[in-house]
Amino acid sequence: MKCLVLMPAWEPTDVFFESFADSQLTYWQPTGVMYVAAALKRAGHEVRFIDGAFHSVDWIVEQALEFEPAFIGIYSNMPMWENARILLERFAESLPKAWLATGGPTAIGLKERIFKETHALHFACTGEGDLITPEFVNALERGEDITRVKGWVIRNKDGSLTNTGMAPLVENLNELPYPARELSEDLHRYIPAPSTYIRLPITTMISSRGCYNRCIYCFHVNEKRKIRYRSASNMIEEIEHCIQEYQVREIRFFDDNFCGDRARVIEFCQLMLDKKLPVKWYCNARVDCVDEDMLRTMKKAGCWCVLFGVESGVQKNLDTLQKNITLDQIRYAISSAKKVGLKVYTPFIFGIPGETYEEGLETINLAIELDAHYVNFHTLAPFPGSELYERVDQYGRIVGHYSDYNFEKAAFVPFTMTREQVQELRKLAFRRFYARPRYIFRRIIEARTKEDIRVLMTGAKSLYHLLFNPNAFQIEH
Ligand code: B12
Ligand code: SF4
Repeated sequence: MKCLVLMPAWEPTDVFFESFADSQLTYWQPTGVMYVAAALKRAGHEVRFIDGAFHSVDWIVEQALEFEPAFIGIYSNMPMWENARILLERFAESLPKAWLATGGPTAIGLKERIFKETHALHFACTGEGDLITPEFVNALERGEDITRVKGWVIRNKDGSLTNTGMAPLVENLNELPYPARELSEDLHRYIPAPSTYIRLPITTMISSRGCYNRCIYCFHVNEKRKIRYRSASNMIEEIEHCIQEYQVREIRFFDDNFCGDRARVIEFCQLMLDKKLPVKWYCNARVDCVDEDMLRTMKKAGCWCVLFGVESGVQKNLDTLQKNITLDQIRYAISSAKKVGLKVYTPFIFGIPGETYEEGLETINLAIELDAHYVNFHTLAPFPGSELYERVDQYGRIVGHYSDYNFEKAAFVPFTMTREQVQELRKLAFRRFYARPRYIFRRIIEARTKEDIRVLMTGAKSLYHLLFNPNAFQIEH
């Protein structure tokens, strides 16, 4: 069957100009949806993949008219849903015979509720799509009973909905085909935000799925949340493939927690060193599963930066989030990473249930004390499917629409603060952290490469905006 798989644009304007790549908006190759494209291809379907980040809706519809797919599958996370919905409705008008489906966090979080959002949708995939999308499309093609394929919500002819049950997990990640990079835009078009990479071309990889923790705000692709790891050798094979086929020079691992299995990390690093693979890499890790030796080995094997989700400088608020980490673990992980020469990125969150404005100030103090190379200050987002969303009355209130469910718009407001106070903390935090003469001086003397200079210039522009634009961080009501 002809299948069109799509990533919608990230902005309501529907087109991302290349100059945007120089802004804080980020371009990364979208891994999850490319896994789905690869699975459909392996099952023998004719697949096209379009990344809406680079094209207008009109262009995408024209391409679809020319290709005439029988099945169109669109990725969506919450803030992107509006763009996905527009695409679905345009396809319903112009290709009335095509089956229209969506997958990704919006479908997984909302399940049946997503069908209230648009008349155009036929099917929603409610879990990992690698196994169940080909199975579903095969059944559609052969006119078989699609309700026996688990992990889907189906709109029946009479408008009623059938939920086929919980999607099975992919137990063995090593058996999956690599994401269908060969169907993607030219890799050189993907230019992430400054300071999130050091070399191009860069691609994304997922080496494990799931997380052993249960933070109340975290949305999970699989409800069972079982953690599964790819083997070190399987990861190396994909890296070698990326070097050979796409001349990749850097990998961004987007695992929830790359370091969950210490032995695997060490084996992976050893293989990277033995094979002398010429790529740099960056990963996410929980602070409770790293140690200095492990970080040193990672650094030797090409890792240049680690993201540690610190979230708050107040233990009570870390506990409310059910983060299961301590301030001591945070201090140890970050100082160890810095000691072995890794760069460190620490995101923080404001607007935690029960958090007061004064406690927000303590978080800013911790950010300054830790003094990571890069920080970000987010607002807590209420993603459907998370404990925070499903029991929001216990924690605070939701304001704004789905497009506000991101890390900037304070769509969740705790009982203990106003929305304006949450935003005020963000503004103050950015200003206090980045305007420190010590920080600026260190960044200038540490600048070595052309890319470092580019990051510095963009940072200077952002700092100017932060300090002198009175509308910075203002939320549109
Ligand atoms: C990588 C990543 C990014 C990258 C994007 C890179 C890229 N282009 O892929 C960056 C850093 C840029 C990013 C940005 C943001 N992200 Co993000 N990101 C992730 C992360 C860490 C990994 C994604 C991934 O690859 N997962 C692994 C794959 C296997 O899962 P998957 O992508 O969901 O795909 C599977 C299924 O969903 C399904 N599927 C997916 N697409 C389709 C399509 C069809 C047709 C079908 C049938 C099935 C299907 O099958 C796939 C394979 O099994 C996830 C966390 C996570 N663990 O998923 C958050 C996550 C997706 N991000 C999230 C958010 C909120 C954001 C931001 C809004 C943050 C912000 N700045 O405010 C922005 C989005 C910007 C925007 N306007 O859209 C949330 C989404 C929550 C939600 N319910 O919507 C997540 C879940 C993090 C979290 N736990 O809170 N993100
Ligand atoms: S540690 Fe990270 S990935 Fe795991 S549940 Fe918490 S926020 Fe989600």
